[in-house]
Amino acid sequence: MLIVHNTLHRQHAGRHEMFRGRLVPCHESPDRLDHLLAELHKRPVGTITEPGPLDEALLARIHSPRYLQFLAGAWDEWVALDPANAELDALPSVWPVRGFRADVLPANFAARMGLFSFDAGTPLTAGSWTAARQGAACAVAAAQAVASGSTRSAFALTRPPGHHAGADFFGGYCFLNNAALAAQALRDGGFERVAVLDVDYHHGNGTQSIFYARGDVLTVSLHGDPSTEYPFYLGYADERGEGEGAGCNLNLPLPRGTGFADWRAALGRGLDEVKRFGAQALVVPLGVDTFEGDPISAFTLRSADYFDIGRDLASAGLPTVFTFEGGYAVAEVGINAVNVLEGFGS
Ligand code: OKP
Ligand code: ZN
Repeated sequence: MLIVHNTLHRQHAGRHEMFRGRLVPCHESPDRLDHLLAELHKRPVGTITEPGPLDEALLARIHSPRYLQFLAGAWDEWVALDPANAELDALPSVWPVRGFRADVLPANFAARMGLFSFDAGTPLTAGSWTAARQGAACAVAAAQAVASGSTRSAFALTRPPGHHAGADFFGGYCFLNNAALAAQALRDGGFERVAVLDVDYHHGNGTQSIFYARGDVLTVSLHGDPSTEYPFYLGYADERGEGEGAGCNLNLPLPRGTGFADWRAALGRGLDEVKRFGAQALVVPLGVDTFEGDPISAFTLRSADYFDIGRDLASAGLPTVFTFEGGYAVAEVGINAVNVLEGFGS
């Protein structure tokens, strides 16, 4: 397995996220990746490499030009409002909901923050753009290595995560959709049909929305039932895709408290769908926030279960790219993620 290392992720270090009326320390922190890297050094499951520069044309196939332009300049705009802002995170506070104009681009910075986001849990910091781009470059490099045939599987150390980011919005700690970029890179690299099988605790709303009307990329997500779990407004079982993409999205929502036996049965259903679709390559947005000790999630998987997840994923027999998504029980993040990779094999 090829491991694509993210050296710049540390530049994205949010201070606070909005939680129940107060600003609380961010769960999504740089030390998550430190633990993962440390575990990868302890238990080498593959060769570690660094990505080349990000493919701008590929980035523009997944994200809209006005969104990318906004992200590129957002920090400077934020500091230009008030030099004191350099010591603060930028968070949105106003959003266009039903009936508002999403077609006009407001001059006001706060208005654009809201236009291009869906929550107040995703701070934008001085280095967020740099880090997000580097994470995306890791995902693309991993996919291109798999597409070229130089490796059968690859793991990208993507941080910030990506599966909540849509074509033109950030949220859920995500700015650029690393998994969607990997899937597109696999498509461009010659795989006609690509499947994304998202095993993070949270619904992969961004990836679903990006590919919802496409018939060449299947999106499957196993997650906490959105009726009670973030991101709440998408991820229900009746969302099956539209137009060319009709039948090419499968959501497997599971109740709070779900344990490994039921979770694994749902994974089996997801893998059956991947097979039925005739996928030639697989992207796995790998979140380990399904762990029993996760502070913001409510499934009860144990560390040993992650080996079986890796084995089950390997049974698909497909060239596979893993991106790294959630997992906030920081001390166990490395153990659980590397257990998946070890169970998967090479
Ligand atoms: C990102 B990933 C607390 C509510 C939850 C967002 C969770 C994002 C999870 N304010 N906040 O899928 O692990
Ligand atoms: Zn998650």
